[in-house]
Formats: sequence, C-alpha cells, structure tokens
Amino acid sequence: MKSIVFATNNKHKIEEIQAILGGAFRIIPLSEIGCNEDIPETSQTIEGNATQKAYYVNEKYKVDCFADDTGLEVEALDGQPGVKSARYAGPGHDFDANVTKLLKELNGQLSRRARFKTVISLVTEDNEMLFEGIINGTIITERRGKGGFGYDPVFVPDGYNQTFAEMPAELKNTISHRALATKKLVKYLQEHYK
Ligand code: ITT
Repeated sequence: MKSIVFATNNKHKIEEIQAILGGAFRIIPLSEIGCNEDIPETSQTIEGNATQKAYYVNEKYKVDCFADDTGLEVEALDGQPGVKSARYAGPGHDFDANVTKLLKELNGQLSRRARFKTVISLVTEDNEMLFEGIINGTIITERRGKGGFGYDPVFVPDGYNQTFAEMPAELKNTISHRALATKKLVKYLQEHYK
C-alpha cells in the first residue's frame, strides 16, 4: 500500500484526511518516523508556514510528506488574524480569548465578511505542490454552538444559517476549508502519486 507522511501529530487531522483518502493510501504521523519536535512556523504567510513545515520534515527525515496551515482572514481587519489565528490574543493558543478579541475588533465595523483558508504543501522526491481550500462567510456578533473548535462559534458559512459550531461535524467536515484543500490533495495523490 502507498503511504505518505503528514507533518502533524494532531490525531483529529490524521483521521479526517485518512477518511477522505480511503484505503488506497496510508497516512503516517510524525510520531511514527520518530519526529517529536516542534516544527518551526516562522513565515508571515499561511502558504509559507505550510511549505516550511513540509520541507523541514522532507529534508530532515528524507521522506515524502505534506503539511497544512490554516487561518481566518477578516476583510475589515485587512486579512487579520490570518497566519496569526492560533495566537491572535497572545501566545497561549487560547480559542476563547481569540474569539473575544475578534468580536471586540469587529465592534462597529461595517463589514463582517471573513474566510477560512487552508493551504496544504506537498513535498515529494521530485515535486512540490500547493493545494488551497477557501470558505467564505460572516462573523456574527455572539457565539453560537458547542461543536468544532477555534473560531467556529462565530463563523457562519455563506449559504447556511448555522455557525460551524452549530452544524453537525459531518457537514462541517464536508464543506470546510480543510475539506476542500484535502480533497484536492487526495485527487492529486490518487492520480499522480505512485
Ligand atoms: P497544528 O499546527 O498543530 O496542526 P494549529 O492549531 O496551528 O495546529 P491550524 O494551523 O490548522 O492549527 O489552524 C490555526 C488556527 O486557526 C487554529 O488554532 C484555530 O484558531 C483556527 N482554525 C483553524 N481551523 C479552524 C476551523 O476549522 N474552525 C475554526 N477555527 C479554525
């Protein structure tokens, strides 16, 4: 069976991608190649961070691999928090504080348009590719829903009335930024990766 390393130790992400890939490929987590370190993410862009992570693992461990990075880009905030989404309110990766800060920054703004963007970087022996997934929507004024994570309670995707945190996980995982980027990666792997 074909296999490829995913530069993450986030079990949830591995399961999500493995589910879309089905039985044709096996996704190998970093723990299985003996990589337990914090991979640097020092780029100023989402694309840059995904690429940096994939190259880091490819060069150090000599394996074909892919990595992802995601951010929430808010129109009225010139694309912020963007690449800083996880640490918007400070270094603690505190989801609740990040949402509170976002709602405060948007207070009184005319536009509440936003988009989630996921970029997946694939680095193999002879190729380098980027796959992007974007979902547009609106930031509402108060949290709604208990599901998901991060900014989900305040993000309503276009065409829906529920926030990502209110809708069933299966629905979010079918329409989300991450799902869109992942489907592109999977299609590429199925067609080109031998
Ligand atoms: P790893 O690097 O360990 O994989 P991370 O927390 O940095 O995990 P991401 O790069 O995927 O995760 O996302 C960065 C931040 O963007 C994340 O901490 C959330 O605040 C937000 N985010 C990402 N995907 C999201 C989603 O589907 N719903 C809500 N918020 C999300």
